Parts: sequence; structure tokens; C-alpha cells
Amino acid sequence: MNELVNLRTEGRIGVIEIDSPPVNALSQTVREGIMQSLQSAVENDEVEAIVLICSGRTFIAGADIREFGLPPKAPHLPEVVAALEASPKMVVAAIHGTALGGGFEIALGCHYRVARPDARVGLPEVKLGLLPGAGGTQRLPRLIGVQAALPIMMSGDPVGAGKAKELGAIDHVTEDDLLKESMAITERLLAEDAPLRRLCDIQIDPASIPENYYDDFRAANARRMRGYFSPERIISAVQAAVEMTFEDGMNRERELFTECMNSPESVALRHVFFAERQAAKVAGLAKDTPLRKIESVAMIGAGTMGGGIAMNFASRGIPVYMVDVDAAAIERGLAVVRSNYMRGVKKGRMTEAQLENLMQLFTPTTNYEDLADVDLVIEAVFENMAIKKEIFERLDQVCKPGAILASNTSYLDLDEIAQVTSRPRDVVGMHFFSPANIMRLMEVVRGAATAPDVMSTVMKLARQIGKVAVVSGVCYGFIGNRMLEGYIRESGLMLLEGAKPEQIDRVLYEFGMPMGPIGMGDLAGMDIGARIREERRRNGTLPADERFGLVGDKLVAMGRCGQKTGAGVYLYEAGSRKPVPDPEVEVLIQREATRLGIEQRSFSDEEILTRCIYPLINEGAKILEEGIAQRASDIDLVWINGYGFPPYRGGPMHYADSVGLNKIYEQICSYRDTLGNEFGYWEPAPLLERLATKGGRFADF
Ligand code: T1G
Repeated sequence: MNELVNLRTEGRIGVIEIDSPPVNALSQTVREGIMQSLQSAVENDEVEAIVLICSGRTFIAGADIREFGLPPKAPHLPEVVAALEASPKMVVAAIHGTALGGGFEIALGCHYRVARPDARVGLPEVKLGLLPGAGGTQRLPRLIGVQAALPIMMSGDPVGAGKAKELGAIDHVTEDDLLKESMAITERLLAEDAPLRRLCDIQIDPASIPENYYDDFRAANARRMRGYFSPERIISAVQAAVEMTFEDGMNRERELFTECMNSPESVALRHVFFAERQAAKVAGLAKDTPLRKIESVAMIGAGTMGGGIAMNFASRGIPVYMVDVDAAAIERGLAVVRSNYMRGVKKGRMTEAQLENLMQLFTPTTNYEDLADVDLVIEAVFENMAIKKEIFERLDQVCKPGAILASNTSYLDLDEIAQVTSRPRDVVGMHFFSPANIMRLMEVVRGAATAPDVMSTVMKLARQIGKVAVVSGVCYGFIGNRMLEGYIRESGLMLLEGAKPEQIDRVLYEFGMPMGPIGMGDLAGMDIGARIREERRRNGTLPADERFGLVGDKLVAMGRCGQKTGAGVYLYEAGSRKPVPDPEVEVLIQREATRLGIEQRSFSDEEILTRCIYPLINEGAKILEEGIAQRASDIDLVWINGYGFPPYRGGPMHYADSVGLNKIYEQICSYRDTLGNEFGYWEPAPLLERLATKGGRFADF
């Protein structure tokens, strides 16, 4: 017993209760408390069985991640689980909320498991670059079979109590009071003289594993496993559960777990875990800042973006007005929404009836007067300041006081938009990423006048609709798109200097990006980039560098906008997304290079990688120093959740810290000196220079 774990007896049942908010994580104190309570219960003659339960919002949500990387302290988690399992008295786990990782492993050490219907169990260690390290890889396959257990460990996603019962991982699901019902079940088991089921005693029959099962599993999960360190080790640990004794399997699990724990991938993924929790904390915003009610939304612009954004709200039961210039445009938008939902029906994620109910939540209108009573309006029209200002002026006239007016602008000055209204306090940026119903990132742009309760409301709403919300100050392109410029610029310049598009894309793909910058341009449509450059040429914000976006502009002028026109930098056969290098483009690039006097050369993979990634880091340093981003880890979340930066590298700023800022600074200086710095492309950010020279890290800024 200690301050976090107590034991009390209720009749002949000993109740071990853990009370360690917020999620009863298995800190050293909790582990010690469980061991002490168990020993006392076992030694107490009045106690014939034990129920292990947690107070607060959830059962144990895993090992205490904050202790990772610190010298491990006894009792170690595998010992605690083994002690529960070896207990001469029955131990029943009573589960509510989420039994995750070490928490589920604790439950697997118990002889029986009872759960509330809305409870979930899982082994999410893979999301932290780890594997279940307290017997999960050995006990779960023994309980539910390898073919049911391995996918649970590989996805890391929780399983509902109903499904877990079907699989045999949970014995009883109860709607009633969890403790009372768990004690009643324990009484029944005692009365029936039920056995103490110890999973360590079970031996899996190797013949039960289909031939080539592991290779087939690898092939089926190749995309999910790409670049990650721990998945292959999870498979090895599960194989050990089949091929070794329990004890040897546990030792093998420990070896593999330690390898994962010390891997840079796990350090990066643990960084991302806490980064997501940190991002929700907004500087200057008190925890108890009031929230505005959001029960209705209006979407200005029913295009692809508008439809995707609106789905986020409708899917949570919030009705949405769909507004556009005419009924036909709205109809087209709603048709896209319906086809997106239909994909869910086809995948069995919803029924046709549910789809029809969702479509009822969309109300088409071309009349702004209908928006008089909505709580939140989101504008997602073409990226043009004049059009956006006109819309916000109209919204200012019709919307009720207290309505939040949000813009999905991905580049433009939110303060300039807010200034056309009489209520800039109610104006905020909600920058979604395409496809908006899928991409997890939302940049929440805080304007100079945006009110605290607007910020707190939008941050909470973002979480409610399943988004990772990251606060950005106002600047051109906010965090993500501002950093994107250098990444795209350099890939375009290297084309002119002789790098092959397929080499550039291969290097970034192997680095872990879902696709390289050239292929991404073709997918997104190069006409979008060309239009933005044209707009910037007009307002004088584009570098006076003829090479900047030249290849893209030339191809777009030839009608080659990318996949949507069957040709961009690459060729695409009808119905195929497979990029095919096109000699015609190579000739075009050579011609432009000759015209500009650029001598073409071959490129090393290293140069391609650093010329694409280092501008990200350099711009990130400027964004951090300017206070556009609150912290370096926010920048990491933007690039991981908005641009596909590999999570197992922790995002560009964490990656920079892992490479060493001095090395990056020196390389940037070298590019400044070799590639020239006429347009300031390779001017090191002052923060980077300062941290590099004193051996600092972005993480500490
Ligand atoms: N350790 C330490 N702190 C934790 C924690 C954990 N396992 N889980 C959550 N927190 C903190 C979190 O940082 C936040 O703090 C607060 O709790 C609320 O969390 C041997 C090695 C349980 C589903 O991966 O998925 O066991 O910001 O905001 O949205 O095999 O937290 O308020 O200061 O996320 O309601 C495996 C991780 C560990 C589960 C709740 N377990 N947690 O979500 O709240 S590895 C996990 C979650 C392991 C063993 C291995 C979620 C949640 P703060 P929150 P939430």
C-alpha cells in the first residue's frame, strides 16, 4: 500500500485500487504499491481472492512514459505481472476506460478480466517505437492465438470490450457497477472452484500457425512497417512465443524491447507523443478560459476543401450549412461528400441508412441571411484576398454577435481579413489540409485581435473532430506552407542543375516521406503552385529569381499540370498514378538550363536530401524565433500530420536536434558559399547559428 495504491477487504475479497491521475500510469510508485498490496492480500487469511481496479477516468493506460530513458527502478513491470499471475489467490482485473500497453499486460497477468462495455484494451507500444515489454508478446498470443494477437500489436489500435470478449481477451462485459459486478463474478468463480488460469502455462502449438504466416503478414503490413524499427521485432517476439518456452520467450521479448527502447525511432515517437499533448497548451490561455457553444456550422465554399471540412462536423452530428455562389456548385460539392461517405459504406464502416442520416445534416443555401444564427462560419474559397474580404464583410453584417468567423486561408494575412469586420476578436484561422476529412492537422491561426475564448473554443473543437491542432501566428503561409517553399524551391532548382526527378523523389521517399516533392507536385496539381507564384509576382513577394518555379511554370504553360492532366513532370498512363519519367521533360529542363547558363551535373543522394530538408529546418528556426510557432515540437507536428514527414524521425526540428545543429549549420553555410546567396536562400537563421555555436537544441528553446 502507498499513496497511490491501496488495499481494502470487502468480505473475502481483497480490493487493490490504484488512484494515480490522470491515467494511472505504471510509475515506480504504482508498481511498488501493487506489489505491496498483492503481498498483503496473499498473506491475509481472510482474503480468498483479489480484484484489481482503478479509480478516475481509466484503468492503467500503460507504463509511465515519462520514466523512459531514466535508469529503471524496481520493481520492474514484468516482475509485477509475474507476481499477479503467480498469486496463489485468484486475481480479477476490473477494467474501465482504456487498458493499454503495460496496463493490458497487467490484466493479462490476472487470472480473469471483467470490463465495462465502453472499455477498450490494446497494446499501442508500436506507436512509441516499442513493443509490449511486460509479457504482452508472450501472453496475448497464448490467450487469443497468434493470428488475433499480432495485428493488435502491429496496429497499436485499441479493441472494444465487445470485440475483446469475442476474441477471448475479456471474460465478462458488465453494464453494472464495475466493482460490484467484478466482486460478484469473483465470488461465483470461487464458488465454482474455478482454476487460476495462468497464461504462462499455455504452450502454443506451432502447427496452428499457417505456413508462411509471418512472411504473408509482413507483406500485408509492408506499407505500415516501412521505416519503423519495432514492427519487425514485434514479429520476432511473437515467433518466440510459439517457438520457445515461456521463460525463454520472456527473455527474448526483453532483449527486443531494450533494442527498441534505445532506438532513435522510439525516442522520436515518444517525442511526438508528448508533442501532441503539449500542442494543446496555448500560451497565455488559462485552462479555465470559457468556451463558446458550437452547435451549428456554416461552410462558405462547397468545393473539395469545403466538403471535406464540413464532413468533420457532420460526422460528429453538428449540422452544416453549405454555401456557394449557386445551387449547382453546392450540388457538386454535396455529391463529393456523398461519394466520400459511400467509400465508408463500401468498407463497412457505416450503413447506407447512416449515410442518409449524415446527408440530412447538410443544408444547401446561397442566401447569407440563413447564417444569422450559426455558431461558427468557416470560409474556404479560392485563395484571393479581395474575395475573402468581401465574404467577411457580408458575414459581419449577417452573423449574430458571438459567432466565430474562421478562414481556411492557407497563406493570406488573417489580420488583414479580420480588419474588414467590426469584430476582429471573433476572427480566427482554421487551416485544414487536403483531404480535410482525413488529414489530422489543423493550423489554428491566432490573429492579433483573436479573443482568448475563440482560441480555446477552436482548440477544443479541433480535438473534438479528431484533429491535431497547432497554433500559428500570422505570417505568409503560417508554419507548414512557409517551410514548404524552401523544400519545393530546392527540388526545382536541382532539376535545372541536372538532378533527375526520379532520383529526387527516391531519396525523399527512402528518407520516409510518403512521396518525393516532384511526385507531390504532380499529385497536388502544379497549376496551384503556378497560380500562387503568379499572384506573388504581381504583389512583388516572389524572389526575383528566374529559376524559381521555372520548370513548373513551363510545364503548366504546356498544359502539363500533373496527374489530373495525365502529365506533369512525369507521364501517367490512363487510370494509373505510377509516375513515368518523360524524356521530353528532360529536354525541356536541359534547354532552360542552357538558356540560363546552368551547367548540369550529377547529384549525390546526400546533397539532394540536405538541400530539401535543411531549408525546412532553417525556416523552422526563423518561425520559432519570431514566435509564429509556440515551440519546436509544434513545428514537428505540423510536418508530420500535414506533410507526411516520417513520425519515426520526430519531425524536422527533432530530426535536426538528432543530427546536431552544428552539422546542419555548417552545411547551410557551405551551400551559402557554394550555391550562392543572392536571394538569401541559404542565409542561416540567427537562432540556428546561436544554438549551433553553443551546442544547443531546438527542444530547449
Ligand atoms: N505515461 C505517462 N503519462 C501519460 C501516459 C503514460 N502512459 N498516458 C497519458 N499520459 C498523460 C499525458 O501526457 C497527459 O498529460 C495526460 O496523461 C492525459 O493524456 C512495458 C512500455 C490513455 C488514451 O501508449 O494513448 O506500456 O499533458 O491528453 O486524450 O509494454 O493518453 O495532461 O500533462 O492523452 O484522454 C503504452 C498512452 C505505454 C498510452 C488518454 N501506453 N496514452 O487519452 O488524454 S508503453 C500508451 C494514451 C508501455 C509496456 C510499455 C492516451 C489515453 P498532460 P491525454 P486522453
